[in-house]
Amino acid sequence: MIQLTSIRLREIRLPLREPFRISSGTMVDRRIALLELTAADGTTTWSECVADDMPNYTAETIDTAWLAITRWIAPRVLGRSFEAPGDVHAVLEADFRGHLMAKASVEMGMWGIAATQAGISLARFIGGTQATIPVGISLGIQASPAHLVEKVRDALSQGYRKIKLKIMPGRDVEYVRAVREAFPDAPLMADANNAYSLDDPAALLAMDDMHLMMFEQPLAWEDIVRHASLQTLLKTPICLDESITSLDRAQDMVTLDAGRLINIKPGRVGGFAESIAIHDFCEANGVPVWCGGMLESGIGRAYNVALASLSNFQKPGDLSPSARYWARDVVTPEWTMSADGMVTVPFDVPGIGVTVDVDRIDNLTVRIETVAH
Ligand code: OSB
Ligand code: MG
Repeated sequence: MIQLTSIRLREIRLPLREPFRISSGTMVDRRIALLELTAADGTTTWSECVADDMPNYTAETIDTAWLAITRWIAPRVLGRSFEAPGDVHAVLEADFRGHLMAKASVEMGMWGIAATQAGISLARFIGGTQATIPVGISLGIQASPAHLVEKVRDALSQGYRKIKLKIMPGRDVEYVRAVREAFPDAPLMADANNAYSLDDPAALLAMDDMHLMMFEQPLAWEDIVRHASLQTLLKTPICLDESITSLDRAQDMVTLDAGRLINIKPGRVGGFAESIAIHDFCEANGVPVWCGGMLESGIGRAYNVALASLSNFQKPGDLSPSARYWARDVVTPEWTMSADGMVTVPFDVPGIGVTVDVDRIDNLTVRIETVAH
């Protein structure tokens, strides 16, 4: 039985070590909402909301999430007894549309509370089986193909198992070709964040012979049907990211052959229950999944790493070590990657697996609000 008595929200500002540019926007200083959840038995845990400053990945932002959490989510969960954390999702979906990142931040925190109460790691609590997970890096759009080649060289030397190149019209074919020519056998993929249209697939067709592992989300952020048409034109498998917001959308993707892989981000689909449902559905249908990232702090990363320990996370996840993003993370130990590109799941640490550095968070906090039952 889990019952939450309070949620304390904080906004922190965490500067990225370098700006991260994707087709839909550039991130420099992350504005991150962290939640500290307290249960009736005194158990506490932390969770993270992945919404950013601008609505250019999905429609949510940190400010809409703050409103949704304090005004609509907290009243539905505080003081209410849940048999299991898996029951929270249905309550939040019942009469309340959208705001999936906001919902996920609370829902995931409930999984964190439940694992802590059970005295086992979150990964064990959800039935994870993989003790180490291969890591991929996501490289933002660079000033020139030569710059990108150097970034890829550095990432490969660090041991990364998958290199994701962000692309957009005009920063695509020449960039990917330069990298492929420099590294003929590297595990490369490209992520367009919606930048292309079915009317003009020429650049995608030009990259179709470059032995990419997948094209991630080439078309519009809510589209499924056009991706199905596009997939018929391409040998390279399509991987959907933005378009998969629920199990239903994953089923639509498989029904229509609109993609052959899914990047699961728990924040995007409303939390762990829906992530696990998508994972299980994909596993039963022979569709590999991998864990995406949203430039999370070490708190959000803890949830992603736990989730990625499930058996059908079959491709390297966007689970880079803390030092790739931040001068200093908000957790100890910081997240690291082995020389052969693996992150270790903290299977034997109860709860989310890292200790939250509250002093550091206090220093970074610009806004705080507590909602209590
Ligand atoms: O499309 O996967 C994406 C970051 C912000 C918004 C969207 C995306 C990303 C990434 C970052 O690719 C992956 C990471 O966290 O390392
Ligand atoms: Mg993506």
